[in-house]
Amino acid sequence: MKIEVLTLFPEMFAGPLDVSMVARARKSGLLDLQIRNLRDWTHDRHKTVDDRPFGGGPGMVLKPEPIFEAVEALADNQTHVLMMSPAGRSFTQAVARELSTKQHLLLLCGSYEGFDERIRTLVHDELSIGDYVLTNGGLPAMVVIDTVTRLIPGVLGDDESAQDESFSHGLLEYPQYTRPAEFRGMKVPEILMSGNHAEIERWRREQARLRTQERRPDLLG
Ligand code: 4GY
Repeated sequence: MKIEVLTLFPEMFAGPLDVSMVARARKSGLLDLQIRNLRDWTHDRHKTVDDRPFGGGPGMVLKPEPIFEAVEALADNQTHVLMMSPAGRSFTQAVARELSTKQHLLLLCGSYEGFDERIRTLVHDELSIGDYVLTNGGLPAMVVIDTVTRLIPGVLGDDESAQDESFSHGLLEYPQYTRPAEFRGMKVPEILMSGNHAEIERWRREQARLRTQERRPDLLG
């Protein structure tokens, strides 16, 4: 899969995308990730990307010309163009699964007060990572890239993906333990040491259901 990001702050993307599973996916060639600087599609000496809003008001608006030129240069008819914005539809695991089937994603990151409205004509989907306002779309883009990357076939090892499949479907994760069997007086539940895999699975399902009921009843519908 190829993912391109169009941003005013390409420096932000070093770090999170150079470690762990995303780094592994890039090195193995399963993910081709390219960070593009929007200013590369300006033509004036000041590399202007924004301007004052018609009608007045605070802040600056991303002007259409550089974004149109960049998208026309970077996208073809296979490209799924995404805009990161609090006004988008909610980014969820289901959306990530859907995006992981695309061959080319282009993520537009805004800053300042937002995008000139005409930029939305370039976009297939507008996504929000949550109901809060960040300073720019870089962090949301990295959230999308990270989430989608682990769903690209071959990125997770067999063990990891099997675990992901099990019964976390729409539920919070069950409690996990590792050694030691007793730590500072806190014991690992006996059932997990029983070797009875059917009973362990039952217990885990029950725990996941209880925890979801307690913390996230909205997930149970
Ligand atoms: N929340 N989900 C988000 C965001 C920053 C001003 C438009 C979010 O996706 N993006 O807060 N983005 C704003 C900053 C311009 C983007």
